[in-house]
Amino acid sequence: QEISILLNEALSNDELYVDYQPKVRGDGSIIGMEALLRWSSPIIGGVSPGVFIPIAEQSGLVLRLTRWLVNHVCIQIRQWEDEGLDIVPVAINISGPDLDQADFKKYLINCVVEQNIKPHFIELELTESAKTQNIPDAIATVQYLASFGFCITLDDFGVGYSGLSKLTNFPVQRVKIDRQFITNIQSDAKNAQVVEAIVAMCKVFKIDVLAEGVEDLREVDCLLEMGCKSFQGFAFARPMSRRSIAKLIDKTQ
Ligand code: G
Ligand code: G
Ligand code: NA
Ligand code: MN
Repeated sequence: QEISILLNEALSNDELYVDYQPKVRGDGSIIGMEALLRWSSPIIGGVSPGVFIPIAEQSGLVLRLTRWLVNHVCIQIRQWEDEGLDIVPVAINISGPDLDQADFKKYLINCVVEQNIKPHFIELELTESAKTQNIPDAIATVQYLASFGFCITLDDFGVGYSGLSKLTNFPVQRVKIDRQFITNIQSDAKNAQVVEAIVAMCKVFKIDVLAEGVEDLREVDCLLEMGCKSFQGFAFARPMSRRSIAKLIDKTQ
């Protein structure tokens, strides 16, 4: 509750910032990045989004956090384009309650139009188990956003079983296999089977599949053998500042 009050103030007091984690191919070349919200409170110090996002989802504050992030990322992409950098899609995590808002799509579209950004440079990561109030409405919203040109990704794939989890409902371009299945994949036969099944399913639907939480290059070898070609995780790069990630997409370097 105290966190909720402090977080509310954080929005107006400039305490939020964004780190970016690369998404890569097996050779380390960058294909995208995920924007990750960070909160540095002058009173309680750094707080992990793993702690404050669930609280914000309960209090409804997440709606304002997501909008802050969408606007912030669009401004950032415009700045990078103006600096001549090679833009890759930037992923934003969308919460269930965001999709329940009737004017969410309008807000998103206004932001990309205002900054003159191609919508395919914004990737929307939807958690497979996202708790939305009205699943058919949420699916309609996502379909509309996909038709406008946003990239749609299902995050934490393999752990959810809500209505959002049906790939056939959705114009999904990418699935992120949840990190719990990636850990020790080279020695855990059950995890390996789950990942092989997800990769096979994505092949049928012609969906790009990315393994998240890859911490070890042995996991990468194993995943490549299974046909998974995209990765995100500490084995390649940790979340980093906007300045550090800008160096990675600077074609002059
Ligand atoms: O960066 P870190 O591992 O601490 O993030 C923890 C969790 O918080 C992750 O599941 C991540 O997806 C989530 N997260 C990070 N930034 C955002 C955000 O802006 N919005 C939402 N909804 N979740 C986020
Ligand atoms: O899917 P989600 O949005 O939860 O994933 C993003 C979060 O995962 C980020 O906050 C990031 O800090 C965390 N993360 C990224 N790579 C790794 C990794 O290799 N191992 C672990 N444990 N966490 C990671
Ligand atoms: Na995510
Ligand atoms: Mn995830």
